[in-house]
Amino acid sequence: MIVMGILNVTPDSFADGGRHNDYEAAVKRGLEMIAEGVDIIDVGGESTKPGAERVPEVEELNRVIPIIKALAKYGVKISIDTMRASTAQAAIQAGAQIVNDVSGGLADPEMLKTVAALKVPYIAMHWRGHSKDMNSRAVYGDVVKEVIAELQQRIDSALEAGISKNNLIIDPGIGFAKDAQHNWDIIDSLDEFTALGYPVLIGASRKRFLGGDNPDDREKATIELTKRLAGTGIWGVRVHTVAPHKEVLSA
Ligand code: PMM
Repeated sequence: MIVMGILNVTPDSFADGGRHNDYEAAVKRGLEMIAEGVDIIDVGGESTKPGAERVPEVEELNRVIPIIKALAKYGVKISIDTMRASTAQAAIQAGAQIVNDVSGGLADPEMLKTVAALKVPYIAMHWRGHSKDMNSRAVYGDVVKEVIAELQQRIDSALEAGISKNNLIIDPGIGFAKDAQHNWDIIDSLDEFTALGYPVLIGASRKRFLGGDNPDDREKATIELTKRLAGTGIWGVRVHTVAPHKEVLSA
């Protein structure tokens, strides 16, 4: 199972917000993750925490491009966490190799064809709308069935736009328009997600449903969860700390 290390370059991201929002600190954290054996560094410049407002494109680019350029020199695999086709394209040109789109192509009508033309791997996450009001969309009859059906639509759109089957990775979007029980129901049914035939990524790190008031307190629960996920056949975890997850996975 691969470990994707989170490098949020935002002043307001909920779990590490404000700590890596300058260039030096972000590059230093990236180098630490490389030393810890990270498989992919996920660089993002726009917070998606519940309630977050959009960040203008120019600000997003200013945050992520210099860091991608600096870290790409070390040969590490980098994904760009963005909902914008233009940012995805600039990031790939700067040295990123994967596009991670929490909206699964819904936020920007240019995204899927842009990724298809770039011929790079694409992570399509389940999403029901922007963070500003996503909690109000956490309404399901059968969460697993509905998330799978909505993800299947994203898969179909991606394939239709010309993204190759081999370049698609799916993610149920833990915490995105989902309450705590929805998240656990999905985690308990991951075999239904892997049965879709694509690598599955899970981003649960330090999210609210893990309990505790402070995101750092959720670290222990995140590591326990990685231990549990290791037996499910998923492809990877997106996490804030790298070494503890690598350790759990090699045990
Ligand atoms: N979660 C966040 C941001 N990007 N990308 C994917 N593929 N999956 C996720 O679950 C996901 C993501 C929000 O968490 P953060 O603010 O800690 O980065």
